Amino acid sequence: MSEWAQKIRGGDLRALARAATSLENRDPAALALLREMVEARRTEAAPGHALIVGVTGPPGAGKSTLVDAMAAALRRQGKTIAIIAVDPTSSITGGAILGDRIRMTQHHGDDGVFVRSMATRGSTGGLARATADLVRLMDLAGRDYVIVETVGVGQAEVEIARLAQVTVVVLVPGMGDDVQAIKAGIMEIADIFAINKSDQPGADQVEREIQMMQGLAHGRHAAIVKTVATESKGISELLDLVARPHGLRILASNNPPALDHLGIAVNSLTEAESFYKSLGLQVTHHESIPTEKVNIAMLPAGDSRIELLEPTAPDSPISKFLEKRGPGLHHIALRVPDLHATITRLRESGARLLNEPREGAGGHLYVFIHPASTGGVLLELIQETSH
Ligand SMILES: Nc1nc2c(ncn2[C@@H]2O[C@H](COP(=O)(O)OP(=O)(O)OP(=O)(O)O)[C@@H](O)[C@H]2O)c(=O)[nH]1
Ligand SMILES: [Mg+2]
Repeated sequence: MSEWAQKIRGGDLRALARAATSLENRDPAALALLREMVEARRTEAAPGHALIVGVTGPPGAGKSTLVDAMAAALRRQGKTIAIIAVDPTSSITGGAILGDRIRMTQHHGDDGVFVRSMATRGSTGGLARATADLVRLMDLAGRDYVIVETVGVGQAEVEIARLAQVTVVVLVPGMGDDVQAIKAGIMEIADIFAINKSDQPGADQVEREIQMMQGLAHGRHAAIVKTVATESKGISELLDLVARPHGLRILASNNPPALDHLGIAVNSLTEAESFYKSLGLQVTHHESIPTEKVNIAMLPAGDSRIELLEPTAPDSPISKFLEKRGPGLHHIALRVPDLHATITRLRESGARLLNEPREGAGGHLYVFIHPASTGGVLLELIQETSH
């Protein structure tokens, strides 16, 4: 690997800054560097990839202040961040404005926060491409979060939002008809609405308008959170929403919980499978889960599934279950429309959660509830997603 790439991966901020500038200028050396780093990662067991967060909304909504507050909170969690501020309008307003657009003064001198602003490159397509490369560079440099701020809500933002795994649309009280005016672009790209400047009157009104718009629209609903960026209010709630499994979209939240699967502990997958197959069921997939020391087989049955669980080691939770209770029903799993809200309610009612929500195979989020709280059976709750 080239020295340049090594320096960047080693956290050298000056090398990273030089690469960012060269990439913006479409310097062939920088494009080659990017290719080299992409290639290097392909041949490695790569560590975590960055979570790419888009933050967009009308001028002056408080996006930069919000991003700043998010970065500060993430720093306290020990995360590293790259902030890319993109201004598709700056060819008109002039580059000087761009400097004002980001005021990340509190992170000055902190290597954990890398800030870069980008002006338009003549065309929206060019800007989107350069932004995409910059995002990739930050990811390859090992940043935990890459936050892309874009001003306005137009075609350029929609394109840039596609880069992001999670898009936050920032609105403010008193927008009135403006919410209506920009709703078309927003509805598709928002995963989360942040109603910023909620210290000012009219935040509830904006929330109602968003809910009304969402009520009219089909498909998934974005989450809504109220923030006061200048006072760091609502930031941890916003970050919780941002950190939900990305790529998985939260569905409209009026569906009642549905039975996802029944988990059955068995001594032998092969034997149990052959019984269920004789009933006409089919195994759609096998999986080995090393952390749980278990092999599973999934058999769809109508809208739901049977999950057969076989232990792979004596200290597997399934081995312990078999010893204590013998083969049989181990757990039931329900899909819920809003896992976080459900968990909050359960905690308030004193239910015993066995783990913090975590990501399972396939990226779905789940939590287990102790049988003592459910009337006798271990219960798994799974975040419902649209795909
Ligand atoms: N009252 C109040 N003011 C805020 C809040 N958040 C930001 N502001 C102020 O709103 C103004 C604009 O904030 P910015 O963060 O620059 O907004 P922006 O959306 O990044 O602006 P552009 O990048 O120019 O589109 C600043 O004066 C902020 O101090 C908030 O929650 N409440
Ligand atoms: Mg800004």
